[in-house]
Amino acid sequence: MYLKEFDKQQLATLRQWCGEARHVVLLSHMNADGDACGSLLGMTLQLDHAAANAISISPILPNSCPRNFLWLPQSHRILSGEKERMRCEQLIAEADLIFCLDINSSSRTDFLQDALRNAKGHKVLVDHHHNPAVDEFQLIYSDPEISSTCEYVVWLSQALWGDQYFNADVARCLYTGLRTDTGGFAFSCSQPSCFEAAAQLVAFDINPADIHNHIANTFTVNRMQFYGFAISQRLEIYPSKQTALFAFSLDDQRRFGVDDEDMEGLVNYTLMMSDIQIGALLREKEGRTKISFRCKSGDVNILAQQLGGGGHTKAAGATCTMSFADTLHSVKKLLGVLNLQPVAPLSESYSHTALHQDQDKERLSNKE
Ligand SMILES: [Mn+2]
Repeated sequence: MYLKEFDKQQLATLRQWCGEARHVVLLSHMNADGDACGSLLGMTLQLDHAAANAISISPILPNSCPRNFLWLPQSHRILSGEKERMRCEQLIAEADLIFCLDINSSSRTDFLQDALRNAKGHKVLVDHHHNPAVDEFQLIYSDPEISSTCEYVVWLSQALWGDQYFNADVARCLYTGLRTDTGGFAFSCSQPSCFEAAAQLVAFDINPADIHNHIANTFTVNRMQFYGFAISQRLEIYPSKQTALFAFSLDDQRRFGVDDEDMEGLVNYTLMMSDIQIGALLREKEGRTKISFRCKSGDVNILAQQLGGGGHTKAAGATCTMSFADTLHSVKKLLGVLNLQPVAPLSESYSHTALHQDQDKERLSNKE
C-alpha cells in the first residue's frame, strides 16, 4: 500500500488554515484540461466539508470549463475569469486561503496572475510540473514523479483528513484527471502509486467506462472531418528524423470551424506511428502561434523551453508571437527537419474516383 510521506507540521498548518478559512479560492490554469478541472472540483467538494467555517468556496479557471468536462460533478460552480474578471479578482484578493492546482507558477493563470501575486491569503500549491515558483506560495506540494495533480490530491487529502470527505463525486473528478493526464493509463504512470490511487477511486463505485465515454467519444462531425483533413493534408512526416508535425493556419481552422478544444489531443496522433519518436502541433492564433510537443523518448521540455515555454519531459508547449511562418521555421529548425522534404501528403484529388481509375488502368494493362 502506497503511502506518500508528508511533513506532519505542514499538514497540521494546512488543516488549521482549512478549518479557519472564511473565503477559499481554488485556481488552475488557462485552457484547463481534465487534471485541472478534476483536481479543482475534487478539492472543492472536499473543502465543502473540511473548510467548515468557510462562507465561500470558489473554484476559478482563467477561461471557462471546457465543454468536455462540463459533465463533472458541480462543474457549474466554476467561475470563468474571462467572463467575470472583476468578481474573480475580488474573490482572489479577499480569500484567506488559495489552492493553486496543476500549475507551477502564478503566470499559468494568465491575466489573473497579478491578482494572485498580490493576494494576501495563504497560498498552497498542489502540482506535478517541474520547477515550481517557490517564492510565490507558503506551502508547496509539488512532485514531478507523480502522474497527475489529481493523484496528488488523493494522497494529500488522505493525509489531511483520511477518507472522510471522499465520495463518488470526488472520486469521479479525481479519476478523470488521473485518466486524462496519463492518456488512459498509457504514459506518466510508471509509479505503482498511480494505479493504487485509481483503485481507491474506483472503489467508490464510479463507472470508468462511462467516464471514458464522456472524455473520449465526444467528436462532432466537423471535428471528425477536420481530423481527416489534418492527417491527409497537414501532417508532415520526416522518417529519417523520427519526427512528425501538424501545422494549422487560421484559415485551416476557420474552414472547419474548429477551436482549441477540437484540436486537443491531435498532437498525439504523430506518436501513433511506430517509427516516430517526436511530434509537434502548431496552431496559428490571432497574433501568436501555439506549439505543443510530445515524445516517446527524449525530452521535449527542453525544446519548449527554447521557445520560452515548458511543461513535462514527454509533453510540453510554448506560445510564440512571431509570424506563423517564422514560428514554423523555428520549430522545424529545433526539430532538425528544416531542409528536409517530408513524406508527400495525400493529394486532395486522391479520392475514391482516382482509386477506381487506377484500378481500371490496371485491369486494362492486365488484358494486354
Ligand atoms: Mn496535470
